[in-house]
Amino acid sequence: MTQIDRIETTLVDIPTIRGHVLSMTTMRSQAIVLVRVRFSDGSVGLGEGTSIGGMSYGPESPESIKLAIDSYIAPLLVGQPADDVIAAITLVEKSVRGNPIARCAVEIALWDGLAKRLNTSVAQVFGGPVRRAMPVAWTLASGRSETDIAEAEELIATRRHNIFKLKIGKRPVREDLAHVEAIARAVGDRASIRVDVNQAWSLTDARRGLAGLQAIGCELAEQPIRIGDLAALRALTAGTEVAVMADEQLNGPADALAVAAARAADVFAVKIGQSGGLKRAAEVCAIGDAAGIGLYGGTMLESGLSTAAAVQLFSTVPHLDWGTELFGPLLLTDEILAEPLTYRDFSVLLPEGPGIGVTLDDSKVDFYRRDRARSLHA
Ligand code: MUC
Ligand code: MG
Repeated sequence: MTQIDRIETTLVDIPTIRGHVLSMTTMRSQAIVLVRVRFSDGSVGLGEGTSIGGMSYGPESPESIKLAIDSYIAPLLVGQPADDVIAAITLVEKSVRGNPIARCAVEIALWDGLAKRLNTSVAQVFGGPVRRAMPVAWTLASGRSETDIAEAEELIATRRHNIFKLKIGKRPVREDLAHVEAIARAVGDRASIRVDVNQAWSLTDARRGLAGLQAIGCELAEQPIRIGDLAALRALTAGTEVAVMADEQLNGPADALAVAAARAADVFAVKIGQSGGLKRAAEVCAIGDAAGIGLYGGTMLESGLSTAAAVQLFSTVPHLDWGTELFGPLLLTDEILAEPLTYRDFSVLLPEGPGIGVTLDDSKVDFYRRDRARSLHA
């Protein structure tokens, strides 16, 4: 019986193409935790976990993801049957609370390994794709309206994106609304506009903000207020025509059920990392779907590796009415995949090939790995 032999993690830092300005941080590079699971038959599964802006987005950081895997998850899984992925997930969940991104990074590698050994794709293991291309939003977050407009114009002209998510919440509501309006006016009917506040608004800010966004024609507002206050999120959802999306609020199926039961959101941003893996993300989708909540494939700004895993999963989700934002690799200055994912006609394509459908360019990984950069600068 094939077993899990070893689990290796590598921290890789890749610069972003520009400063990515969010309400709580400005990203200038992305830290990626790469996972390689080595199996006793010689097969290898690949996975990845990322957070955003250290610990400013949520409780996990790249360093904590690596530590959770090296010190807690790997010792549990070494020696376990390679093909029993659900059993592995259950075993890990019993002993590792929280840390959904770390758990997901390993789980991706387990699915990748299983699907490769079966010579099929992860999408097929999840029941097969219902779509092979899905819409991809782009985040405009340079911090300047004129720069964002120029960026949007180019992306529309090259048919790469026509859904734009604007990061707001750092500036006063009035200034943010002027920023959104300027971009919405510039793109007109050629693109749709959404915003992500990343929890920055108070309830009063959110009431004013959503009213202003509705007047501008913005279609969706993501995580307008801090997590935990479902009553407030519910009131906002009921009180505006702008669709309210839960993001940070959703850390797996139990949260999805709580939000759905409270009718506290119109849309779920489903992130494989935040959900605690592909299996749990599929369950979040099922709960949302059953409750009549719209679904959107979210990103933790992962490289092409985890993005491919997310594409595999979202290709199998029957209703994905709000599309995806699986643009992570496009925000980075370099590609660590041997063959990049294909983005065209405002969509990302499901990669062909076994497993998650992608392989690494090992020389790139070596170039960007943090321990190498450290030794070069020592
Ligand atoms: C978030 O909060 O959704 C996703 C896209 C982006 O630009 O930032 C992330 C995080
Ligand atoms: Mg968000």
